[in-house]
Amino acid sequence: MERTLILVKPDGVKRNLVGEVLSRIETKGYTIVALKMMSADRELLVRHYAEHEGKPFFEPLVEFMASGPIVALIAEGNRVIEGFRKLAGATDPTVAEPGTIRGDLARDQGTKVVQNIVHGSDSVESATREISIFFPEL
Ligand code: IDP
Ligand code: MG
Repeated sequence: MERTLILVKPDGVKRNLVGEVLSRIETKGYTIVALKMMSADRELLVRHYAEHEGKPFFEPLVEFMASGPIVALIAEGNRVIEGFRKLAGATDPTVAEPGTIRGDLARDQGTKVVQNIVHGSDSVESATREISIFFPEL
């Protein structure tokens, strides 16, 4: 059964949207198999976002993700990686389709990094890598 790493980012936690995000994952039919609230430190975030190192939004992204608590979870189900990316919507919340998490719940705040409520792994390889970063105990 396929698994993906999902994060509710600090903007989602601050805005009390954890329940809303979990509800969308569960009502879609995916199973939450692990879940924790945590603070991510810089070292962990640099590993998680290694593919973006050197991009102009990299430092603001790491700073933003370390700015408050996040919720990390593993969801499971057939094609959950693709399915959650569809639920999340486009990276840019201004153009993310209404009906998606980002399209319904986020907008451009004029910040250096796009604040868009959630992260979801983008491939089986990424999911395996990211799950081991956030859930080394599993
Ligand atoms: P994704 O989260 O939709 O997979 P990625 O390209 O992996 O998007 O980027 C990681 C995160 O970095 C995004 O979710 C967003 O918070 C931020 N980000 C991505 N591209 C930009 C950009 O062009 N400007 C500002 N922030 C960005
Ligand atoms: Mg990504």
